[in-house]
Amino acid sequence: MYLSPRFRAFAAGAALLAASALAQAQQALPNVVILATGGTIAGAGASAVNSATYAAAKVGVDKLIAGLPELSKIANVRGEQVFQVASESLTNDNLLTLAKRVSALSKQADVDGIVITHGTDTLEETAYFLTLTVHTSKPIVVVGSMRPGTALSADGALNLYDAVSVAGSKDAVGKGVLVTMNDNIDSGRDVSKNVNVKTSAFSSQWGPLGMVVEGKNYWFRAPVKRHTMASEFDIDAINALPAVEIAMGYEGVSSTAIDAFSKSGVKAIIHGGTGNGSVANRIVPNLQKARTDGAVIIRSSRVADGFVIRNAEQPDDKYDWVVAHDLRPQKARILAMVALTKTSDTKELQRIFWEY
Ligand code: DAS
Repeated sequence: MYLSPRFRAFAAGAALLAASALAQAQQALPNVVILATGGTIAGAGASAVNSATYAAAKVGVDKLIAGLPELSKIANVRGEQVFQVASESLTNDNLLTLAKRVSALSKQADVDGIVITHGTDTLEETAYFLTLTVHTSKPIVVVGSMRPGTALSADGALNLYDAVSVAGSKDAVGKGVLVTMNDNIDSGRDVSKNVNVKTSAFSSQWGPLGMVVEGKNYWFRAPVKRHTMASEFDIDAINALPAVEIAMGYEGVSSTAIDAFSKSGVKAIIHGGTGNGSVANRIVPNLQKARTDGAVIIRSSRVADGFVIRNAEQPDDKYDWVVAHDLRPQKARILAMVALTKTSDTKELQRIFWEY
């Protein structure tokens, strides 16, 4: 078909204008980096009905991004594959590596927000560790899924979309490390996995900070505990984490675990006690010996909600023990490891457990 030179010039000009408008629109979008670590959100099952039987940590970050073209409308996204593991297998060294990468990226002017895709089993521990140690006010969002992307009604795609949307949001700045699962925006400090088979697995006893619906954030509260920029701990100054172990309390509990932990030279033992952090009277001497041998004793509780009250179930002042406040054993362990990089003074440690 013949096209006049005038029309061809017009068409070329229009194409240039469109390309420039598109480029400007892309430039206006936030730059979000996705750090992938594995988990179910990167999982794959044999069939669509396998919502619980599947292999975690199989799908690479570039494939996750390519599988969600809607992301390109809300952010300029790029991915890095930091690990490809199920999160129950992550180590302290993995935690340090990940947090240092988050810290480095957060300092880059061309990064507006960071998303970490992560297995759900220990997501709450990683989210808390980042809360305590990464000095940035930029949104950091940790996200996982309870079903693999191959399953019917998979939750990973929307969770990831929400995570990128929140990570690119100006109103998420300064709110600490966040977790977006099942439409909620939770605090990385408060949230835990409370159901091991549902997409509504994650919640906090203090409630979510807000919700994200169709790319819009609805905030209802803000964190009150110290985090990120207000933290006295800095991942850039932490290169190793001390050994801290957890000994659970239960009917018939023996001192075997406590004695073994103490003998191994741990820097702290988290006691996940019954009720309000109760300790069976027969193992108090063993905890006292562990204390004398140099381990800090921190009383948490196996009961999901509530908080441990100092000098209530046990004479903490007399025993020189620390109480974990509302932190469950696994979260108390994260804070204890970070705090012990700075101090082993029990009065200082108790302050830290009140403030973080
Ligand atoms: N094994 C679990 C994990 O990697 C799978 C998941 O739920 O993400 O944490």
